[in-house]
Amino acid sequence: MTQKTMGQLRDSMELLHDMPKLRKRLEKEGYLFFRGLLDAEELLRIREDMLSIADEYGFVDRNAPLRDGRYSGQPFPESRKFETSPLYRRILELPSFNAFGRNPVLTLLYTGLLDAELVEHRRRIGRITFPQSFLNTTPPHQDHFYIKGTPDTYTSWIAAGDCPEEMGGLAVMPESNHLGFLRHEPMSGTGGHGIPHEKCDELGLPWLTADFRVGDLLLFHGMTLHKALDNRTADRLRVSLEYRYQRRKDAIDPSSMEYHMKGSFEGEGA
Ligand SMILES: O=C(O)CCC(=O)C(=O)O
Repeated sequence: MTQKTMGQLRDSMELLHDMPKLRKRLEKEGYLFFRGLLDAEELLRIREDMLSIADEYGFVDRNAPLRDGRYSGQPFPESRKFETSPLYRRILELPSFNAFGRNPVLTLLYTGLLDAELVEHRRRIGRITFPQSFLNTTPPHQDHFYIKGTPDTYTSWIAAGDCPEEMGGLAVMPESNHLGFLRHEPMSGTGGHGIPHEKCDELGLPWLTADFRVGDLLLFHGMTLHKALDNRTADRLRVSLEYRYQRRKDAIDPSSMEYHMKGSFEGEGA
């Protein structure tokens, strides 16, 4: 397990009417957190759509309501990663999941924050994280490592359903956006790259998280260090969404305009 005591994310809801102050806080701290900003009903519909697909693949306990997202205990095939599974490929095609990236609240907020015409990346992510699967917990990283293009890309991380700390959630390191681009190393387990926890400790900055509730929005800059926390529950699936935005005039990597993991699914050419 990877987590120590965490600080709490600062809620910026009281600054929603004051764009210059919000921009200043984002530039200084590298993240903004808004408690209850987004449409909870719409997010719960996306959650149910995602869990219905997971249910078709046998991962949901049918003795509980679908919306509870209880894990059936069926192991995820060891040979397969969630991000290249047919289940994930199906989630990436869900109309409700894709449409949420263009909803008016996110669009208006980012247009104000970036003070420019926007591009919302097609590379959206709808993630289901299995309980107790700690080797798959997303390690600390800066999104710029994966997203490339302009570092001024912003990620929205959204829990689709309540996500108390023991279910995982996300933690950010405030002000790490001023540290420059850090060296990412291959990490065991996830198959991805990241920054080892000991190296993050040496940076001398805290980690902040929250007991996320459906409707909360956490957004952060492409250079802000962040990581997932372990899903320590016995049987709850963590369901989360990621949408990314940047200024239209800035550099963009072509992969941002394709669906995530394009070319990596069975039967797909690279
Ligand atoms: O939810 C996760 O496990 C990772 C999310 C993440 O790294 C991101 O939003 O960039």
